[in-house]
Amino acid sequence: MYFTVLTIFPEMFDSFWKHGIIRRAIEHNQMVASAVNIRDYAEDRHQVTDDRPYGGGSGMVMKPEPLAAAIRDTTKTLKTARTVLLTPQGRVFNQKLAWELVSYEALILVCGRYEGVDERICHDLIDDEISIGDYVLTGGELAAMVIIDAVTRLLPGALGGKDAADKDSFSDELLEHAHYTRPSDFEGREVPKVLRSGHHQAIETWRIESALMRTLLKRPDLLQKKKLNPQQWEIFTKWHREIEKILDFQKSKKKGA
Ligand code: 4FV
Repeated sequence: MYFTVLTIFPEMFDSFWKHGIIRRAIEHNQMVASAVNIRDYAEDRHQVTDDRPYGGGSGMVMKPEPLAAAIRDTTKTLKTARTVLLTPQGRVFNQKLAWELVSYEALILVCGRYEGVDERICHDLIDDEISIGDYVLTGGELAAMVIIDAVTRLLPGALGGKDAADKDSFSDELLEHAHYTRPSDFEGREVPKVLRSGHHQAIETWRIESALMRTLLKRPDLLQKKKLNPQQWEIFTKWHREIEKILDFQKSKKKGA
């Protein structure tokens, strides 16, 4: 997969390409990544890429000409690329969108700065607008890194284990189960026995219950929009029965009081 970032601060990515899963994916040719300086497409000798907003007001706007030239030059080599503008106006990024983006052969990620980019760029040269969240950044670069990171780990083999990403948080729209490693006793806190039992079926059930309970407690909204599979349904109805019994007992206690 090809990732090309268009930015006025390409050096921000120097370190990003050199660490962890991203570095390994580049070394294993699972991805080709580059950061291109939009300034290189500014024709004036000061390589200006921003100007004052029409209609007045504070801040500056990214000029259309250097951006258009940079996008056109990049799409000349990456003909099948999807050109994405990082902006608070965009679809909010999530794991589902990460799976959608990994299906493309190439992504061109356009990073705005200042108040944003000239709107005419969005009309003619941008295929998709994506936001990493409802807050305002100083630039799109961090958003581009977030997307490259989340998409790279979905590349086949990028996580080492062939299907590691299938077990992700949100892979089935639930939070992940709790994780433990050695020592089995840390400051008096024991690792759950079942995880040390070697009993794979029991471990699998424990992990499903852990994921369901964590999602119920931390992100119940996720359970409002997800269809439970039969095993998850069984676990929920078991909990529901337990809770009913407790409530009945509490009610009887109240009456008895
Ligand atoms: C942003 C976001 C974001 C807006 C103006 C850059 C800034 C500045 N990008 N998700 N949230 N971008 O805040 O993607 O140009």
